Amino acid sequence: MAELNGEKYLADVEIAWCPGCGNFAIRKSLARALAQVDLPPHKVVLVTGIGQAAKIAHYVNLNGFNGLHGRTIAAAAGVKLARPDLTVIAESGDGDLYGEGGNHLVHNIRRNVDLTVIAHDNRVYGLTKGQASPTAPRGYRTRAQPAGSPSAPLNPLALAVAVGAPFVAQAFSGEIERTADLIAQGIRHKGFALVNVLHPCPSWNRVQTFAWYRERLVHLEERGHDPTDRAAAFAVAIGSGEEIPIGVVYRTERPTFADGHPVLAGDPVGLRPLPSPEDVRPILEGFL
Ligand SMILES: Cc1ncc(C[n+]2csc(CCOP(=O)(O)OP(=O)(O)O)c2C)c(N)n1
Ligand code: SF4
Repeated sequence: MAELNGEKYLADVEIAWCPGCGNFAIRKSLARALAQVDLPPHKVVLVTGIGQAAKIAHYVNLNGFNGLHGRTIAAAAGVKLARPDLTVIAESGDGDLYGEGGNHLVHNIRRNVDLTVIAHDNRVYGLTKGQASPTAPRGYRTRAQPAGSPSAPLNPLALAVAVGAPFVAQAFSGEIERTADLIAQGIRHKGFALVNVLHPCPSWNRVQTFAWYRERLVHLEERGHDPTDRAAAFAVAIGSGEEIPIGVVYRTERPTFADGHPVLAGDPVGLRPLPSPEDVRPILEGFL
């Protein structure tokens, strides 16, 4: 049972998340997903950014890299291209991945770098005391936006389908098994996989609570949704505004960035011997 729960992936350390935070459940789901795919911890790199969610790199027994705020996917892409033999997961908050990191999200989807991106979507900037994040609804009131956020929310599912992500899913952190299964599917999928995990932030988001989500969730597999149909995926991603879809929204196959790239063919770049100054001198001289 311990094996299936993925306990070997969980670090026995003090955790600085607030009691009742959805981050705890996502951590459990990640461990179960890694157990499902049966990945040795030393073959996985978890790249995170800055924020409450990003602290997860400190709470698991995996290789970890804590990057700059908003640069999570860029750092993860670098790791994956240098070490394609490793499983690379980029995980962070919605502010980190969709706000500061929006540019890297769009272009790494377009390039189709083989990554699994897990977004902890609590619709606020948790670490910096609850300002509206890019996924907060218009009119959402916070202490920093007392008159309500004036901006329309970003729809990460519709964005990912539009830009061509070959795997797009949404999960709810209150459903640990289902979230683990969706993360495992994302890891197994070759190419860019986005798993947007909705998670309540009891400290700062008093609107989208566990109960609020539970009243609105619909499970796509029970609706007969065909995730290979892109038009249907768009319809699900755009949604009615009343229901919140959970499950695989879109799934397709397309070549990854590394496929057919001449420099990346052969041994992993990160394992090749470093060139000596003599090797690079003729190249440098060509530019002088
Ligand atoms: C470039 C930059 N801008 C702003 C900050 C300050 N900052 C640190 S964490 C954070 C918000 C994190 O929010 P989110 O990514 O949604 O994660 P959460 O804390 O909600 O898990 C901000 C704005 C920073 N560290 N770097
Ligand atoms: S501030 Fe919100 S997201 Fe951050 S640990 Fe606390 S409850 Fe979780």
